Amino acid sequence: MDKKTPTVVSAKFLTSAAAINQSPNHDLLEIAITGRSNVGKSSLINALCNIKNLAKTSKTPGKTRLINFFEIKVRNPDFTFCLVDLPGYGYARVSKTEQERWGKTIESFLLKRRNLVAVGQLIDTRHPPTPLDYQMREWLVHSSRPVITVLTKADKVSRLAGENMRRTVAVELLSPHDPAPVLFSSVNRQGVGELLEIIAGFVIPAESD
Ligand SMILES: Nc1nc2c(ncn2[C@@H]2O[C@H](COP(=O)(O)OP(=O)(O)OP(=O)(O)O)[C@@H](O)[C@H]2O)c(=O)[nH]1
Ligand SMILES: [Mg+2]
Repeated sequence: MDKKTPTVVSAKFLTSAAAINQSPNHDLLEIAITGRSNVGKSSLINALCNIKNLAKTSKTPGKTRLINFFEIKVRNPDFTFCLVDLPGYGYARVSKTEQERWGKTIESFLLKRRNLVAVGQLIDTRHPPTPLDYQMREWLVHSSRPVITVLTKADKVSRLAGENMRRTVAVELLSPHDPAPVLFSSVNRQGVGELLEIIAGFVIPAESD
């Protein structure tokens, strides 16, 4: 009860990039957010920062088409990091050519970006992981990036269904060193503190190296 929970004290949009070579040249450690289109990536960034329109959200999938960088300052514990909003995968109404181009952009960012310390993979709590989620996970494992699994839209299911999905996903997707999946809701901010604590675990030890 006495333990102070981490809180975002300021957040700002830094820049957008259409390719990895347009990414900012800074020393901030980065956590990227990936997941299928419409899963709630941009909403998660807004909920985490408690700012309504920091990242643009939409009812229509395919809203985020660039890599967007946000600088985020946290208190308790105190640290600053960069959150990276990636375009969603698996959006059927985007042309094959464009999907392939996004895929390549995401792939090269995840593989080559030196500031990147972990990747949050978002999965909808209401549905089992899709083939594309499995494919992305395999790819993340292959790239040796630690993965933070976040189950989004947890407000849309019962507590029991949420816990069941948390267990299923842990068994199906997690590697031995990955943190336990976080049940998250952008509507009621469930999971915000838990996610910030996990992020602190990736950013702080590396920062003090
Ligand atoms: N009920 C509920 N709705 C959510 C939650 N998170 C996101 N949504 C809704 O889901 C839709 C998509 O959210 P976005 O945050 O734009 O999704 P995205 O993953 O960034 O989508 P792309 O940018 O297209 O890849 C919006 O209508 C949001 O209001 C949540 O936790 N609970
Ligand atoms: Mg988005």
